Amino acid sequence: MLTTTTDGLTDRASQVTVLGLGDMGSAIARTFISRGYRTTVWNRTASKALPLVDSGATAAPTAAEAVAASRLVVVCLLDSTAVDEVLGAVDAAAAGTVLVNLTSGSPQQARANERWANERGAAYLDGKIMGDPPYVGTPNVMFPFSGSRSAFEAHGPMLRELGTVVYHGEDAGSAAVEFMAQVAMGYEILIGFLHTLRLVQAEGADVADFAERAASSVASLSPLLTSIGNAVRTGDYPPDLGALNVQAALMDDLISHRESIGVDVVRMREVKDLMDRRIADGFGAQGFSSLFELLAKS
Ligand code: FVH
Repeated sequence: MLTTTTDGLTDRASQVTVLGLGDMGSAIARTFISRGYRTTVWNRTASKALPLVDSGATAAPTAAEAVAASRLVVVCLLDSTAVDEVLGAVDAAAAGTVLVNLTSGSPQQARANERWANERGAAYLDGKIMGDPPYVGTPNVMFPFSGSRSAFEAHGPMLRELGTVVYHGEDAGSAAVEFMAQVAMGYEILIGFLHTLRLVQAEGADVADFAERAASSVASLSPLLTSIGNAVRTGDYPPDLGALNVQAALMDDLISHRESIGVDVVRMREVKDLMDRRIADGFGAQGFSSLFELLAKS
């Protein structure tokens, strides 16, 4: 059903459509409904739409009919395979919509989705979700977006209902790059933290008490991260964390301590080997950031 108004947000039966009502998709739909937006929903397993219909949503029998109901279409499915399957069934119904894909995926998949959308007369925004379903609708969930700037400007206010939104430019893959980098950094830090808890426990200290102290010491790292980013950008490496010549000696102590209490040293050995190589190349006066020059780019 099309209404006559032309403000772009209300010229269709709904203001927003959500495809995919899993844990995250349902949280997104609930947020739009609770903020008063006329919301159409669709899910492969139709029963998942029922609680949202009870809250005021309209359930569409097919994905294509759900897309036709709104100008703004949010897709939140398990993975890119699911996105390809669902969009394959939507096809021409996408014309005239802004397709906002929040499904996890690679930068390449985001760019392919944008081509698919543009070929059918739809604008495309790629977004990623950094946070958990219960926090959708609060500033505690980060949503990097990228893709059509005009679409982001037109629908930014509705997208900002979901959480903290940052636009990363017209390259549709940029939000996925940000997401992959942020999530990868998180895992790299957290696996090191788990290994350190193993060290703390092996020495008979309380891991939870240590974690409390570690939380504040990690917070103090933010100026160092900024400094390292600038050093890598310019190639001008200061002696951050001290000169490598000094740090290498400390690494020997850290490694021998861990070995003495039977704690894994794989990652520490990787760092030590990089330090030794950088020093052997004549850069012992530079700091930790200069190890970047040795990290392989396949
Ligand atoms: N849940 C979380 O905490 C994380 C937070 C960070 C971002 N992720 C990403 O969000 C996407 C959706 O995740 P989800 O938690 O909603 O996932 P599920 O609860 O498993 O729901 C998956 C939905 O996808 C539908 N689906 C799966 N395969 C297909 C398909 N081939 N065709 C159509 N739909 C499909 C599934 O439908 P159904 O099983 O209910 O019929 C759900 O609606 C995801 O990218 C996370 O990485 C969440």
